Amino acid sequence: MLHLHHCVSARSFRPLWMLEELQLPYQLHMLPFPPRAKARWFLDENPLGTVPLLVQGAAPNEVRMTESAAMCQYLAATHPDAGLDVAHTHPAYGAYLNWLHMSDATLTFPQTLVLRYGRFEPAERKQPQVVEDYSRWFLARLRAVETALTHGASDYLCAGRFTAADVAVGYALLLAQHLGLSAEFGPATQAYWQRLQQRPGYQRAMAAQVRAAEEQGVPTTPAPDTQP
Ligand SMILES: N[C@@H](CCC(=O)N[C@@H](CS)C(=O)NCC(=O)O)C(=O)O
Repeated sequence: MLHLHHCVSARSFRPLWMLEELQLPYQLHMLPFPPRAKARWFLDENPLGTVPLLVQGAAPNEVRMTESAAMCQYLAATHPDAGLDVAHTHPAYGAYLNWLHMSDATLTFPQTLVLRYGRFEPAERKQPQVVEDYSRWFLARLRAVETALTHGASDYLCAGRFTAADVAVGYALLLAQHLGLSAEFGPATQAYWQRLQQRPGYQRAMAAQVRAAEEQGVPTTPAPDTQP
């Protein structure tokens, strides 16, 4: 059984979306945001206090992961028949890994500065200049997505089909929407984002997190919209 620790629409949405695309059995453990302050017991599970945390199996073969893009890669690679992986022998393997890593290192990273200094910090520590600069940074980096979708022969980022890389990058688009940046997506990125949201796997993941939050008595407010 796979256990995913998750806050509504936080980066842990990446592995949740993967689990729904793959239609795997899993248990979803919902946490209030930020767990570091609102669910201190979670620090014993993940000393970073961050979500996601994915746990599979038991010691001595237990798998514990705390990086959302790596989880997308792991789940795709361990279920190759589902077609969300790109094999190391495939010509698009390098592009696939590049998108997976870019999704968090290049795209979500500047967004976290926008979140922190635009929303999460108290009024006296808010930094409008940081918000402005890193919003621009994010939108500039997103040009890689616009270019790939404009010049590529496919509706998806690599390998000519939907892969785990689309889940990982797609989450950065979801977070951008929460940050009010989606109106500035280029036309190809806009159309891609609409396509991703129409996927049954995406819609099941959205419904699953709300249902689980309600059942577990956790606020359904998306983490990026949380007010401190
Ligand atoms: N690089 C990690 C980052 C994980 C991360 O920072 N998660 C955020 C939610 S999007 C979090 O848990 N923040 C709470 C905190 O920093 O206390 C990943 O992609 O999984």
